[in-house]
Amino acid sequence: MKTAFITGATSGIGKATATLFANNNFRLILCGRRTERLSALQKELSKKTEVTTLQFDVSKRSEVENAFKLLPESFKKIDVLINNAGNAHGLATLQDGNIDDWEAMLDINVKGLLYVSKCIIPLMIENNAGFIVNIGSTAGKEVYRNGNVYCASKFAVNALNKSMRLDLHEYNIRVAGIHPGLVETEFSDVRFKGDSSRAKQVYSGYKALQAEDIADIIHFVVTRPYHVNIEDLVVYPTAQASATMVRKDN
Ligand code: NDP
Ligand code: 8X3
Repeated sequence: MKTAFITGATSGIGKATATLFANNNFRLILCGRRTERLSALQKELSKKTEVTTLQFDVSKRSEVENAFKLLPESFKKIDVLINNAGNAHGLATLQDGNIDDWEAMLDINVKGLLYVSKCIIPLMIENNAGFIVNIGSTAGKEVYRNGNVYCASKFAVNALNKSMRLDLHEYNIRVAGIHPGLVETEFSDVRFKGDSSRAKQVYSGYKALQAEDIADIIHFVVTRPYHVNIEDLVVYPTAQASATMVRKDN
């Protein structure tokens, strides 16, 4: 049975991936900050597979390292790491942007991904095997107005994904970047700081990608035969053709 370590498992893409993986015989290490959600998900998915949880903020290096030390020995052979935790904070021009938002995005989306990877890569090197899936974004492929720092954080994820592929190549470790367009999750609630009507508008008038669509793709990518590495994958809703080109009904 394979073991998957999923960051950002309390919501959206991470939660859908955890659920799909539980149904497909993966053991799970589920991570996030919201303890109640972690416990509820552990309770639900434990009916199907072995589950452990780690509560930490990916942007806090000492929290990541300390949480990792608590990982039960039996869960330390990690086959798949899904670097998914992340969010956008705010949507504004650089001149109007909030510096706290910038720091949050760079700390979580970039440094958080690095802190978690740094804990897990040595174990994968020891095993001469492993699969790291980095959840980037189409925002890491194409900049859009007001997206600036969020886009920069996802361009960085794209660069780190390519770097990992090169650096870990000699250790037989697979690395994949998955870059979704608009996915209907709590993402926009976070971006607009709880303004749910503004968040709803982002996904109204067309069929956005669902978290389950991305989970399905992640599962497909990690279950290919070991000699196959899908390295970079961009996925949009059919109604979206670029960052700003979305065909809406109204
Ligand atoms: P959600 O807001 O639904 O989920 C985000 C997850 O990340 C939550 O589980 C949250 O858990 C976790 N998270 C956020 N900040 C931290 C932190 N500091 N420490 C630990 N965990 C954290 O959004 P999505 O599911 O949409 O987002 C998942 C990933 O997909 C992100 O990297 C996002 O950038 C990317 N993405 C999203 C797209 C979209 O349109 N929705 C499109 C392209 C990429 P908790 O709050 O419990 O810590
Ligand atoms: C999330 C998609 O277009 O809101 O990464 O940046 S977008």
